[in-house]
Amino acid sequence: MYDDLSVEHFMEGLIKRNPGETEFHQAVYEFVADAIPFILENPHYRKAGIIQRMTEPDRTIIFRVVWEDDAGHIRVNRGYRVQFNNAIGPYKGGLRFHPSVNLSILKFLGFEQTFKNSLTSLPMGAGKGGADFNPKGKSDREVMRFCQAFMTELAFHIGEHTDIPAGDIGVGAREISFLFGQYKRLTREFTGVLTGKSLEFGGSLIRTEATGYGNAFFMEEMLGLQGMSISGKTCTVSGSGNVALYCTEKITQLGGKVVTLSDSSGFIYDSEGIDAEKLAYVLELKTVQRGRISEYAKKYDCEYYAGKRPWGVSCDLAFPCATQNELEKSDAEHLVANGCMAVSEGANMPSTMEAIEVFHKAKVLFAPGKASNAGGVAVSGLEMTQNSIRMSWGAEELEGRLSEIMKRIHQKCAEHGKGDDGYVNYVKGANIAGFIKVADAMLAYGVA
Ligand code: NDP
Ligand code: 2IT
Repeated sequence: MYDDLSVEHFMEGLIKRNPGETEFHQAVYEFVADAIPFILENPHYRKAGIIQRMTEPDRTIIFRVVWEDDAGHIRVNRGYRVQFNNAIGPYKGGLRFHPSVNLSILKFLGFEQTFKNSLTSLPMGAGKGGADFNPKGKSDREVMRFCQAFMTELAFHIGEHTDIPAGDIGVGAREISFLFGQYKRLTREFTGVLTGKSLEFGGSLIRTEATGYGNAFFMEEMLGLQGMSISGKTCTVSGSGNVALYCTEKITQLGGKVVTLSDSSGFIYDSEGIDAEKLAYVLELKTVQRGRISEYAKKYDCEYYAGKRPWGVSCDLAFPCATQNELEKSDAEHLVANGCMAVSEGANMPSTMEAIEVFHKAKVLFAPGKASNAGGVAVSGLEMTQNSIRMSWGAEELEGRLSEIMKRIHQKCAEHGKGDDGYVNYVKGANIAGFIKVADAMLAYGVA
C-alpha cells in the first residue's frame, strides 16, 4: 500500500476518498509537499502509515440545527464539529458561523489546526466546527436562539477534557457567551469548555487581541532575523474583524503604518495611516454597530474600492487577515512588483498555492497562518490553564508569554526551514516542526 509514497500518488488517493473537498485537498497538498520528502528520509513514519492516519479526521459530527427567527419562521441550518486529532491533547479549535461553511472548509481548518497547535508547544489536539449560519443582519435574539440550538447538540460532543471550541469567523464574544450559557444550563457545570470567554466568567486577558498581536510579533521576528523591523514600514492589512484589527493595533504600536483594511464588500486606503483613534472607531463600527468598512472612508475622507482587495496598494509588508484564498497569484505578483518584502498570514490559508510560489521565487519572507496566527490558540491554551488552576494572570504577563511563544514558533520554523542560501522557507519549517511532535505521539500509541 505504501510502496509508492510520492506526493502525486498520495494526493490522487486523497482526492478520490474526499471528492469535491477542494479546500481540504489544498491544505493537505501544501502539507504533504514538505512532509512526504521528510517521511521518505525517516522511514519509521512511513512504515507506521502516519501520513495516511493524519489526513483522516478521528471523527466528523454533522447535525441539524433548528431555530425560530424574529418573524416566527422556522429556520434549519447544518452544524458540524470535526474532531481531527487528539494525539497531543484534547481537540481544540474554533467555531465558524458563515454561509460558506461546509465539510471541506472545516476539514481544511481542522487539519491545519493539528500542526498549529503542535507548534504552540502547548498540549492541544485539533478540531474545528461551525455552521452555515449567517449572523449578518440577524438580531441579537436570533443569534442567541441559534447559538442555544447549536449548543444543545454540540454539548454531547465536547467537554473540558475532550474538546474545547473557541471563536473564528462570525463567532466572537457575543456568540461565545450565548454558547457557554447554554452549555452551563444543559450540564449544570461551570467548566472551561470554551475559550474566548468574557472576563466575568473565566475568560483570559489578551485572548481577544492574541491572534492579531501574535501575527505582528511573528512578522517582527522574521524581519529581526534579517536585521530589519516593522518600525517605519508601510503595511497593508485585509479584513476588519478580530484578527485584522488587533494586528493593526500591534503594528502601529511597533511603529508601522497600516494603510488598508477591508471586508467582503471592498477595501479602504488611508495613506495617512490608521492610528489609534481611527482604529477605536473601526472597532466600535464592527463590533457594536456591525457596519461596513465603507463607512470609514466617508468618516475620514479617504478612498474606498468596492469589490476589490488591497493587494494592489504599494507596501513593504502585507498581512492577509480575512479568509482563505483571498490572495491569489496575480495579487502576489502585484505585491512583489511593488516592493513588498514580507507577508505574514493572520487568516487561515489566505494565500493560494500559486501565490506562495510567487513569494518563494522572489525570496519574499512568507509566514503561513499555521505558524503566524498560532497566537490565538496559544492564549486559548493559557485560558484553559488559568481555568484549571482557578486563577487569572495579568495582561502584561500574558502578553509576555504570547510574545515568547511566537518567538519559539519562529525559531522552530527557522530551524527546519532554513535553506543553504540563508532564506527561510517558513512553510516547510512549520510543516516539519508541527509534524514531528504529533507523529511521535501517534507512533508511541502503536497502531490506533
Ligand atoms: P471575524 O469574523 O472577526 O472577521 C472576518 C473578517 O474577514 C471580516 O472583515 C469579514 O468581512 C472578512 N471576510 C470573511 N469572509 C470573507 C470573504 N469570503 N471574502 C472577503 N472577506 C471576508 O473573523 P476573525 O478575524 O476571527 O478571522 C479572520 C481569519 O483569521 C479567518 O481565516 C480565521 O480562520 C483566522 N483566525 C482567527 C483566529 C481567532 O482567534 N479569531 C485565530 C486564528 C486564525 P465581512 O464582515 O464582510 O464578512
Ligand atoms: O484558527 C484558529 O486557530 C482559531 N480560530 C482559534 C482557535 C482557538 O481554539 O482559540
